[in-house]
Amino acid sequence: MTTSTTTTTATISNACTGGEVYTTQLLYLTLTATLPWKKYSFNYTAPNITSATILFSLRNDPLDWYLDDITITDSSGIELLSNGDFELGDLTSWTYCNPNNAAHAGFVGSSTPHNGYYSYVDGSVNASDYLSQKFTVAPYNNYSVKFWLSANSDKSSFALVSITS
Ligand SMILES: [Ca+2]
Repeated sequence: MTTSTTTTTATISNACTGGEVYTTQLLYLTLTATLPWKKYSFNYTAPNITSATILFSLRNDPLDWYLDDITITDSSGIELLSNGDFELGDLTSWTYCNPNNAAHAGFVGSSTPHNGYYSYVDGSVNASDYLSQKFTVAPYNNYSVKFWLSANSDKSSFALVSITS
């Protein structure tokens, strides 16, 4: 599935997202069934900015989300993220934020990788936590955003993925 996203709206910032001006929502997903590993693909067109941040906001009260193989490439196929497959075994290059001190919050684990040995695992309870990474863009250029997501719980779970700047 490839979805083009061109909507750019102002958003209310919080302690984890900072004072961004633009937010492009890529995905808002609530679960009615468990989610086997699924690839999500989006086209992102940068507004008049030179850096952007991909932001994953995840909550899963009963069990966990799994996230792996996150890539953002420019029109030449150059990868703009680092450690998007979590194969460094930790959150190197990522910024993690848990503003409500939610229990069972995100970490890099080896129980359920999509590829390799590691994935991001997030069972943040009662409130979401935030995983983000900043990357360089050129104004009005197009980027391909891809990631794999799965979940082993079908309720009280949501995933919000956006690009902010
Ligand atoms: Ca991996």
